[in-house]
Amino acid sequence: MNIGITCYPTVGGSGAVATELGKQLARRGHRIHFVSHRIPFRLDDTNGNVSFHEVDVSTYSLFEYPPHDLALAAKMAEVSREYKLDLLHVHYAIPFAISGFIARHMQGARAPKLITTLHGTDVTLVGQDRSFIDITRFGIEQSDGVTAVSEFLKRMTVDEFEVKKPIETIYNFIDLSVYGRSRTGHHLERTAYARPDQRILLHVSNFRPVKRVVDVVRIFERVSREVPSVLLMVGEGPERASAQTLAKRLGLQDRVRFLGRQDRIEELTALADVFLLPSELESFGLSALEAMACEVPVVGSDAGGMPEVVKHAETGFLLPVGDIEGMAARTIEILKDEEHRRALGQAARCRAAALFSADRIVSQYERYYERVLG
Ligand code: GMT
Repeated sequence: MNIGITCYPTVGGSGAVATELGKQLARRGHRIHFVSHRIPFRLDDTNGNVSFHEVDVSTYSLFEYPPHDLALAAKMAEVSREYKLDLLHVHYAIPFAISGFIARHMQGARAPKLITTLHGTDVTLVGQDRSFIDITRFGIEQSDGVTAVSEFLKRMTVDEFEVKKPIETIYNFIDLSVYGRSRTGHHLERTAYARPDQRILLHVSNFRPVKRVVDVVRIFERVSREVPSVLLMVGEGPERASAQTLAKRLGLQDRVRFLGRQDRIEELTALADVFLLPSELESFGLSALEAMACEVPVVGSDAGGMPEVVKHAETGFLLPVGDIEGMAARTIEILKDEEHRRALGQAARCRAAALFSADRIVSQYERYYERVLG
């Protein structure tokens, strides 16, 4: 198939999933055309079946806001015509479903089908902004196919937007040959981050308020009173300063390391003993799945789609949002019992392999594409 993919190129779950999906589909022989204003952050090892088409958003003094969404629609239409695309697959409803809708209508009978994948905040936050509700619903209803990354997100979309359109749940996936303990090609050393007697706690996110990164520091403060440990905070975003200030105020600055954006997430994750994700809401929690694939138990909140990914008491522990004491207690319990920690980690890897492997999920996408194409 000839497939156009559009996503946010910046660091984030939806961009990561879209890019990994494109790479996997290309390996299966499909021709993939990424259309975006910048090359997506994980589009590194391209093969001959992958091309990138940059959207050029012209600035003109009359335009107070450069018309990105129209420039994107025009580029999507151009690429669709030139490469005879069978379908356009957009990741994140706003604005991509709308740009895709316009692109499709610019082409009449030869138009590709439009598939929109909902990732989370496009429904839970952006779509809830009053000014976006109607246009998000419109984008969903006008797509030829709609997928959601969890049952939770599917239910929420149906309830909140009252859409009649059938929505298919296709979970996010993980490449088990890349994420795992002791992979060949992993060079990062545990000793670079912790002393031999210290355990490593890890948090990876975009540090938006929804991630509750301040809770991560508070959980660590309780854990570090009982277990010698360090906390690695990976990522960049608006809440980084508050978390950093709190770590300093609590006298933890030598044990909490803010590493900023990192490329080798799979290597860092494989070094961790416990992964913390106490988010307010997660439609799926891709970083939790990455940890599970690396045999790292997850301690986090039982919000949104998290229980579909992390099996409570089997692959980690999920507690109510904001239950810092409970999350700290569970983390301490895991870290004090290495046998239990390993068992949770192994169960996590097995669950990731059984339900969320790239092989399984990419095949689901292929079958869904075929159904939409009729
Ligand atoms: O909020 C983020 O972490 C970024 C956001 C995105 O769309 O880039 O993530 C959402 O999509 C991810 C991939 O499907 C999911 O794993 C995240 O759970 C989801 N984030 C939220 O629901 C807050």
